[in-house]
Amino acid sequence: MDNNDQKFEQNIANEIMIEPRDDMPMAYRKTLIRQIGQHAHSEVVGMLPEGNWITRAPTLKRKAVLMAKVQDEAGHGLYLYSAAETLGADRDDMMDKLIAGRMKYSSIFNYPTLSWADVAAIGWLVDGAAIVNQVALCRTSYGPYARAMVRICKEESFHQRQGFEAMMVMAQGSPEQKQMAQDAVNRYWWPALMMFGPSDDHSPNSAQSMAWKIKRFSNDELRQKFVDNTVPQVLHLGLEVPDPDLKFNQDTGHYEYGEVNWQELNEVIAGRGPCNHERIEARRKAWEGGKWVRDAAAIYAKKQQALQQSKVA
Ligand code: FAQ
Repeated sequence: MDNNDQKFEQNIANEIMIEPRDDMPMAYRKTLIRQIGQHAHSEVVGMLPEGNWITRAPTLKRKAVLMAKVQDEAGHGLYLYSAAETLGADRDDMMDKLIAGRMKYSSIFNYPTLSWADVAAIGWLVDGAAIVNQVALCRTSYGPYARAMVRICKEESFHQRQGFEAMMVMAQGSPEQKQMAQDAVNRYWWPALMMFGPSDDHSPNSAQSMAWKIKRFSNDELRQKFVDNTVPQVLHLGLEVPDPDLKFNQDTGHYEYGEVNWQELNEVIAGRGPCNHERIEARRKAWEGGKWVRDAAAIYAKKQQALQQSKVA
């Protein structure tokens, strides 16, 4: 281990954040680019299932809230792409890899939003799961990622509350509305649990990421936290958790839940989920269609820079 590696290990041990100009092992940099890049892609692809309902939101208030939420997700993507860039990643390259299927994004966004209740379920359950994961990431060892997470978590909390409130209105509505709410929980419960990744004994990246304090909790620990937080909310709404094996264990103080369908998660991650093709196609169209805007912005920035330099000279 050379001096730089020693300093890095000491900083990790002493809870000193790693910053972009610090020396860091290549593997640490690579892991961060992988995770932050996937996270950024998830935020941006995550706009699609809900964006699909902006024109069909049931009231003006719901439409305004949904537009604000979807716009927030775009902002989260931008913070995260910027965080990945501080590690030397190139944004165009990340986009190309996403569109070519060589970079991942969260499995959850490959499920369709079949009814308005699914939009509420995404806000409540998906943002709820994202918060459990991201609150832990506010203490991740890489400074720019941790700081982006603090801001993102504040916005995700609003997203979660608005989703819960939309779900509550439906759960307290007509029998048909209550059924829509239950159907959405049935559709989104298990995919939300899958967001935390494979079980600990099948998670190849966890041990090293935990040692580097990129991850502070394992996939199963966070999944358990989400279940413990959320089951009482489902019950409060008068709805049911679609898991016949769910039970509260008095001794441990935790809910025990049934087996996640890991094969389904693997299929979705491998690109064979219900909407994978549609999502990537939408991103490809947006990326190609936006090229002229990026080109124009780059030319403008170059001209501004030249103007500044001529003023200094
Ligand atoms: N989907 O060894 P592990 C949001 C991959 S943001 C797809 O356990 P790791 C906000 C994993 O990448 C949601 N792929 O990996 C929002 C790895 O593949 P690789 C996104 C998955 O990294 C709300 C392989 O499987 N959040 O929702 C998934 O240690 C509403 C082996 O897995 C984040 O990205 C999955 N579910 O742990 C937006 C949080 N799970 O790269 C709009 C940051 C695993 O080796 C609307 N990321 N994989 O080829 C993390 O915390 C971690 O990366 C995990 C996975 C926990 C996702």
